[in-house]
Amino acid sequence: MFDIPRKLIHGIKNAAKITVLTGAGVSAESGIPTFRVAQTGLWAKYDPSDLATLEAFRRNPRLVWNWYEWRRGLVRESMPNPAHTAIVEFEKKVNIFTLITQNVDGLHAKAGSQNIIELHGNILRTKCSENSRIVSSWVDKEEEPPRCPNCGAYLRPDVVWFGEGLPHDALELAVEASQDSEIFFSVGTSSIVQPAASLAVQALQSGALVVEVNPDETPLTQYANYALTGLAGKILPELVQQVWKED
Ligand code: BJW
Repeated sequence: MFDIPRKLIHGIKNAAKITVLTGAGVSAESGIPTFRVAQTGLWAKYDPSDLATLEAFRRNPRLVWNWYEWRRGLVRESMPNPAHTAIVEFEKKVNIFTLITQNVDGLHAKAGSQNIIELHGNILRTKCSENSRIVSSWVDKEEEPPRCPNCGAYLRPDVVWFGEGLPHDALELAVEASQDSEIFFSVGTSSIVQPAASLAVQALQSGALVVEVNPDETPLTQYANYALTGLAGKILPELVQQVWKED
């Protein structure tokens, strides 16, 4: 049993507004590699940070498209894990609950979360690389990447690459929910990618209690009110159980 401080359990039980920010660590126990671990197989020699950019796509669209095709395959085969399920329970129990995710795998929705702010897009959606319109079908001519059926430009995943702006409305809602929360959870994220990483700081500055769940130390750890060290798939279900066991 994971030892969760009594004061935190009491705080969560009495909070009306909770915001949870998730990162790749939440999907790790579903078998999806986190962004900053070494890749495997064919992709082991590539650094993800060098592939997730517009420059990389312009330089070698086929390489980047195929990397995403490989990752889409992993995502399609994966299932939500106990961390995703615990977050669904949070949403049911807390009056005003906001889930902000940096993950592009759609596993929160697959688990049953309702109100999800996707900051970095969704890997299963495709858009035109010229005008960003979402495209749901195209003629497969064995060309990689395939072409936009409307304008002939390359198609690309609907995700946010380094150097690109985040979806405006999603970011605005995320900032509001973070600043307005009584308790802010930062779960399974390395807390280095901006502007998502600064949401915890904004929550802290607005008076929220900040709780980090991560097996490793991050730049946020020293500022968090509580740092729960361990796997999200173990700690979050335990937290739900201990907070709402009498309900
Ligand atoms: C577990 C676990 C378990 C493992 N349980 N935990 C200010 C300062 C410096 C730089 C910048 C700045 N502002 C902007 C920048 C540049 C850049 C940036 O932040 N760079 C940093 C690297 C320094 N930011 C951007 O470019 C952003 N754009 C931007 O700011 O634009 C400005 C602009 C404005 C107006 C016009 C134009 C531009 C965009 C960022 C987009 C990030 N995109 C990616 C790729 C998405 C698509 C894809 O997946 O391919 O998003 S990068 C990658 O990082 C991905 C992730 O969502 C994101 C965050 O990673 P995350 O989730 O934290 O994963 P990991 O792998 O880093 O960490 C996993 C954690 O889990 C670890 O801590 C483990 O310990 C833990 N863990 N198992 C719990 N079981």
